[in-house]
Amino acid sequence: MKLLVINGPNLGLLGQREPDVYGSETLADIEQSLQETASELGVELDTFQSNEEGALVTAIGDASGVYDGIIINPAAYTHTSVALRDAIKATGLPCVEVHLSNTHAREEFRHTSLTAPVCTGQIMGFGGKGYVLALKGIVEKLRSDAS
Ligand code: CA2
Repeated sequence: MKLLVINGPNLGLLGQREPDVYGSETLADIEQSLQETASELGVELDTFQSNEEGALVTAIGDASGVYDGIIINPAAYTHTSVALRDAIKATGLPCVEVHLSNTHAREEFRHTSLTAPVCTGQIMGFGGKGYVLALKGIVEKLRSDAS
């Protein structure tokens, strides 16, 4: 089983600013934890981060036929991108949306996700641990759907 973890704009800055909101872990720390969990679960995992909407759309489109599922934090594009929503829907792959912060406890413009309705599930508010929870959840679901 092969999974792709996609991170959107500015998530490369994690650990450097706003630790009160996003925690002190860097994206590399989160990706390291994910690789450890993937190896415990016996699955393969690739990671991708981009600040560019088009590059994210392409990564999602290219995932079909290569990966079994996607874990994505679309970051600010969560609230704005019809293109990302359409790309997720078009892959047909199960997709889990992750947010470090509880976006419902923040500014009103963060309360709407254009991407969540086309995802299998959403995890938010658990910091970097949310990615690990998403990985465990998607692997368990894919395995139970296959049996
Ligand atoms: O809580 C999340 O994971 C978000 O997806 C993070 C996005 C934000 O726009 C969403 O509303 C919620 C922001 C990612 C930017 O991350 C930074 C990290 C450190 C310093 C500055 C930005």
